[in-house]
Formats: sequence, structure tokens, C-alpha cells
Amino acid sequence: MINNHTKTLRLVLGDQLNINHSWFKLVDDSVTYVMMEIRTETDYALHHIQKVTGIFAAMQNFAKELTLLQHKVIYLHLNDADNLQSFVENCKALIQQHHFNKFEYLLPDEYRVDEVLNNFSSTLSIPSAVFDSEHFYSTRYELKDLFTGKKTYLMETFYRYMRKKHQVLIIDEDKPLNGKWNFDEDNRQKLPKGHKVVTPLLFDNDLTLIETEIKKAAVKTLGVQNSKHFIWPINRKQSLDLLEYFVANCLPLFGTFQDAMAPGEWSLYHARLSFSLNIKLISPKEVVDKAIDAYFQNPGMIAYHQLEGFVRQIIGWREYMRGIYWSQMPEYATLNYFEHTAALPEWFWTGNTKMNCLKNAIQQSLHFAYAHHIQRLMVTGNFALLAGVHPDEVDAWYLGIYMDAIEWVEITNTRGMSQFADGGIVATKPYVSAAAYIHKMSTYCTGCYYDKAIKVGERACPFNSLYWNFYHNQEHKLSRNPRIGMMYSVWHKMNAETKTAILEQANYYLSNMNDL
Ligand code: FAD
Ligand code: DLZ
Ligand code: SF4
Repeated sequence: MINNHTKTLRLVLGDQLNINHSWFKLVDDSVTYVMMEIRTETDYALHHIQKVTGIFAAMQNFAKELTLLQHKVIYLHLNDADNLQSFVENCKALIQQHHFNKFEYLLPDEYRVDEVLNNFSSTLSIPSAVFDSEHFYSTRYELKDLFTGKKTYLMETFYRYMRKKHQVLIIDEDKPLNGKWNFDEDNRQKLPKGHKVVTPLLFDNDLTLIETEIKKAAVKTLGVQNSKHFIWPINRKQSLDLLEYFVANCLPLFGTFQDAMAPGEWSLYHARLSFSLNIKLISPKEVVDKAIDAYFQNPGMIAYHQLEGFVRQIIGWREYMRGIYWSQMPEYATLNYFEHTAALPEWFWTGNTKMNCLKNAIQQSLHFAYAHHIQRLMVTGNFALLAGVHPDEVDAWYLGIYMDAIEWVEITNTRGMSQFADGGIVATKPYVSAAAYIHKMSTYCTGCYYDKAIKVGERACPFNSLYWNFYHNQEHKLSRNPRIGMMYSVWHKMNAETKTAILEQANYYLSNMNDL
């Protein structure tokens, strides 16, 4: 029964746009929802302009949807005169003005905001309550509990646990469908010459008014956009359309070309659903169920390894990263295993480098606020690690530049998987490579100023010397890693002259990083 004397203020954050949440099932006159565009959120990172515009658009659409459903909504726009520009100050003021006698919010995904709202509610003189966001498969601390007492947090262990627990692609209660948990060996090919990649589904949203407001407020952003034809999904319908398009057009080749890279091809067979997922316009379960339905409804069209690889990204990697985040924060944000100190090269902000792989990955990121996983891991991330960049700098870049960058999933991927700054919690070895890997998976090296095949000399690919320089410098930390031992035997077998030349070349590049 609804208590008429209660007047509740419920806060909905910009990444909590889950219309299927139980909060919204019942219209309750005693409840008012508040959503706010605020400077603490626009300014905690230097965000891509498309990310700020897209989040505001999605928030505004969500508020409209709630209003249409007859919910009471207060929406504070960025330039509203009464907007105090912080969650706490706005909520405080609203509670006072409207005499709310209860405050409720949904569990934030970010440690920073969690702390703020926790402190706020504990100092309030009115009762408060916090609710689950009803989005993820797992709870905040489920991974931590699963690995209690264990030294390592293997993703594969977590993935199998999740498959069994949620009965996803499982037979006889606990056995993987088709006999194996992981079919990755069938995935990951280079794009064949002449292969025509599927055209990405782009939306055509006119967000010029939102862009004008962001500019009026002089919010500092990076990257570019065409706000008259904004390409990302900004509501649930568009997110579902993108999901539909993905399963019909991209899933059949998702795994095959998951790690492929080519100039001009910015999304290949990737889903580009991470933005919709991370702001909760759609749920991971909807995405997984849709992909599985497509597989069973179109026998022969989607091979099992494509489906399994995709499902693993969502119920494996995505949930795993969230679990790692909540098991390790706040210390995680301070980890710097290799004690790296260098600054990010200036061209990370422009893409103006002669290194073709980096130029492509960075320029497309500035253009689309998107790069796929292997571009993030094996091009930009690989370079930052080999160049000894401080993980704070690397994190700040990744937290700003991508549409999907929210700290819980950004920092675990960046500081953990990509920079190995956690010393091996997420990854079992650093993801570094020389030019050979980039050439194996891409066509970037053809037409590059640098020569992929040489380690030393004016045109030597910087990855080649930086790679050995990194292993050489970190031998005391890495040589006992059983997955790396082989590399050290190769390094030790090189003659002293060659080694010196490689290290000199690397040092030259490191001293002239902005000119590469
Ligand atoms: P697809 O390749 O189509 O994969 C499908 C879905 O699987 C994604 O939408 C995503 O929800 C999930 N997924 C795949 N890989 C991962 C992963 N490693 N961790 C978590 N979820 C995953 N992802 C973010 O959502 N936000 C980030 O800020 C982010 N930062 C990253 C930084 C680095 C250095 C690296 C290496 C990876 C990062 N990722 C991040 C993970 C991954 O690159 C993106 O999720 C993916 O590129 C999003 O594009 P997509 O939707 O086309 O993904
Ligand atoms: C990323 C972002 C931006 C740029 N702006 C807002 C905002 O003005 N209001 C808001 O509620 N959320 C915004 N977000 C997403 C938040 O950063 C996200 O909701 C919090 O980090 C909680 O995880
Ligand atoms: Fe990148 Fe080196 Fe290949 Fe050039 S040669 S594209 S820098 S890996």
C-alpha cells in the first residue's frame, strides 16, 4: 500500500537508464524522479564531445519516457539557473524546496559516485535507501566471494561459473554445449584481400540543440562530431535496432574477424552496443538471449564459435571486469606495477604520427569515439605500455575518448588488461607485441612510413625495439612468468652488439616520442 504521507525523491544517474527497472513498473504519486546534467560529471574527465552529447540525449529521452508513463520527473538541464551542478547540492536543495521526506537512489557503478552518495545519504536527516540497478547478471561482490582465498582471478573460471549459474549454452545442467567451453581457436583471422565488410548501422539524430548547450557552458571536450547527424543510439528503440542489426548482419562473422584491423574499417563485425549497454538502455541478458535465439533460429547461418565468442564477451569479460572493479577499488586506481612515469605522446590527442596503426586507431577514435578491442589493446595500449607511460595518463585518455567509457569497465581494461599495472590480477602476462602481431592482424603496415621488418635504423618500426627494451627493463619482474620465459631465451640468445643497437634505438625513440 502506498503511504500518502511519504514524499520520496529518487535519483537516476546518467548511466542508469533502465526502463525495465522495478522502480518504474508502478506509477506512484508520492515519488519524484530527478535526473541532472551537471558539471561534476562533464568535468571529471576530458570526455569526447560525442559521449557528453549522447549521454545528455539519452537522459533527456529517458526523462520524456518516464513522463509519458505518468511518472513525476524533475530534469535539470546543464544551463538551468537553479542547477547547482552536483548530485549532492541539487538533491539537498530539492529535498528542502519540495519537502521530500525520503531519498532513494540506485547503486552507482562508479566508486567515486558511490562514495559521494553513500556519504550524502548517511548525513541526511531523512531516511534513505539504495536499490540494485537490476542490470548485471552478477552482484557487485559475487566475483570477490567466488575467488575468496584464491591467488588469481582467472576469467575462464568466472566465465564457466557464470555459464553454469545462468544456464547459458549449457546441457545436462553443468556441461558446455558442443563439448567445449571456449572455441577461440576457430576465431581471429585477418581480413582477406577484397573482403567487403558489412556497412555499420548508423543513426541520424539531430542533436544540435544539445551541442549548443554544451558549448554555451564551455564544457571542455575532445574529438569531433556532426551533431546534426549523430550516429549513436540515444534511446531504447535505437539500441534494440542496433542489437537486431548486429545479430542479423555481424554475428555470423563476429569471431572470425574479431581481432582484424584495416585502415578505414572502424567497426568491422563488432556490435557497437557497449554505449547502450553501459548506460543501461539495454541489458546484457537481452543481448545474450537475442544472440542465442538468432543462432537457434538460423541453423547454418551462425556457426557456434561465433556465438560462443560473443557470449563470452558479455557474461564473461564484461561481468568479470565489474567484479574485479568492486573487489579491488579504490586501491586499483593507484597501481603502477612497472613504476612507469612517462607522459602520453602529444599525438595521442591528434593522431598526427607517422606510425600508421596508431594514426588510424587514434584518428578514428577522435572521429567516432570508438575503436574496437584489439585497436585499444594491441595498438594504443600496447604502445603506451612499451613507451612506459604512467597508467594515470593512460587511464585519463581512455576514460575520456570512448563512447562507452565508464570507470568500472575502463580502468579494469586499461590499467589491468592493457597496462598490466595491477601486476597480473586481470591478465596473466602483459599484452605487448612487436610489429609482427600488428601485421598479422591488420593491413596497417603496408604503406606505413616505418618498416615492420626491421628493429634498427631510421625507418625501423618503433614497436620492434620498444618491445625488447620493455622486456629487458622489466626482466626482474617478468622473467619468472611461465608464459614469458620463452621471450627471454630469445633475447638472451641475441648477440651483445644486436642487443645494444636495439636498446639504443629504443632509447632514441623514447627520447623523441613526440616526433614518431
Ligand atoms: P564487441 O567487440 O562487439 O563486444 C560485444 C560486447 O562485449 C561489448 O559491447 C562489451 O559490452 C563486451 N565486451 C567485450 N570485451 C569486453 C571487455 N574486455 N570488457 C568489458 N566488456 C567487454 N569497454 C567498455 O565498455 N568501456 C570502456 O571504457 C572500455 N575501455 C577499454 C580500454 C581498453 C584499453 C581495452 C583494451 C578495452 C576496453 N573496453 C572497454 C573493452 C572493449 O574494448 C569494448 O567493450 C568494446 O570494444 C566495445 O565495442 P563493441 O560494443 O563493438 O564490442
Ligand atoms: C558521463 C556522464 C556525463 C558526461 N554527464 C553526466 C551528467 O551530467 N549527469 C549524469 O547523471 N551522468 C553523467 N554521466 C554519466 C555519469 O558519469 C555516471 O552516471 C556516473 O559516473 C555514475 O556511474
Ligand atoms: Fe604500426 Fe610498425 Fe606496422 Fe607502422 S610498421 S603500422 S608503426 S606496426
